[in-house]
Amino acid sequence: MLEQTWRWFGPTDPVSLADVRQAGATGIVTALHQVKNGDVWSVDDIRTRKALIEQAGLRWSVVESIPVHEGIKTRSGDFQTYIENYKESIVNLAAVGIDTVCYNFMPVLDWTRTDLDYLMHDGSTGLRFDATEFAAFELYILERPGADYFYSAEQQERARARLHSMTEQQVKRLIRTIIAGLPGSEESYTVEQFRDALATYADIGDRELRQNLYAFLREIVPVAESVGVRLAIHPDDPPYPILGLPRVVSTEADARALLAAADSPANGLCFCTGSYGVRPDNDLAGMVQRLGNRIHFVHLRSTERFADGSFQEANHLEGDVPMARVMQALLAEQQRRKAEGRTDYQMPLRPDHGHRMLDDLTSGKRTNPGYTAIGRLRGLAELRGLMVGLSHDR
Ligand code: DNO
Repeated sequence: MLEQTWRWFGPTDPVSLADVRQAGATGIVTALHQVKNGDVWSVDDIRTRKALIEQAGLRWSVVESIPVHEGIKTRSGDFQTYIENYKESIVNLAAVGIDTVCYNFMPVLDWTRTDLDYLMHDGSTGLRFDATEFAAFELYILERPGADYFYSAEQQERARARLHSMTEQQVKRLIRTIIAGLPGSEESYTVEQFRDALATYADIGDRELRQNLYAFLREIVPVAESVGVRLAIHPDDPPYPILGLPRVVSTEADARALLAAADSPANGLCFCTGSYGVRPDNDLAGMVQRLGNRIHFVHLRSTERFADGSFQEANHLEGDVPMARVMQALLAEQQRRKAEGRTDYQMPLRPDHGHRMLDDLTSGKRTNPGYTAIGRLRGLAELRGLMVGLSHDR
């Protein structure tokens, strides 16, 4: 059985550590969100957070994430200092016994959605990326130069019509949803700041971003390896270029190139089925079979894809992700690790996101988009059932 973990945003998270225990998770996935992006995570701060988690009878299994400063992604300004700080944070985590670190390399924006409260067929609400609304934002609100080359005349027309049908309040909400920062993404912008941030990538295309990522890996992977830390890169969400920005962790080929760029067991993947699964050309179960030995962390979530490029988050065992086949492949990988005598056979997984439902929907309680208690409780329960049912060692 894979280790069942739960993302917790720290002491201000409306879902407490005591709640997590009742959900049946044993591991916590968290970050020092209070530390400024680019600064070193001190041993003291890490130790204090770890003690808090352990007092609640849980273990700090994974760091998600140490954010990668924009300076490192663009390889400009003080990037060398930020890389040194990153190494120091890794060493400090290892000193306190934390050995798995998730991160991502998406330019400017972390994960992106257009609607955080989309009404699902069963009355719960969930997260959605609507291609037409996103085009409306990019073309007519942001007015990104060159954006019209990316959309057909028909898509532009649809986007214009959608924008006209929206109230002022809906437009404001759309802007906020896209650029004001979703939970865990450590950056947020105003429209002006956002335009400036995009401009910093004017000369950075696919090739340059890859080079910057691989250069970063060649610096941090040897450090991670020397202190026994496993790095796990989270894929792009959505897994294709948006806003004219390059995206380099979207496909199996991307993942392979990245693993080859620093060939060490410390250089691994966070396998996020919800992100990779938005592309029909990503064979999820096959990716686990082929790249499994370098998967250090697992996010399980499903999405439903639509013909126009939109997608929404489905219940964990529904939608387009073949969850049972993925789980089977993960369990087989775990068996392989045990047979090989590898110590990292726990393969922490977390139910990624969940719908807003029941009391989380009706009680007026504050919830973090995607990170409700009850939706994730349902997700974890379903995934656990699937795992027990398919498991060899139950
Ligand atoms: C969304 C998440 C992402 C992810 C980071 C990893 O819910 O999966 O925010 O945590 O991209 O660095």
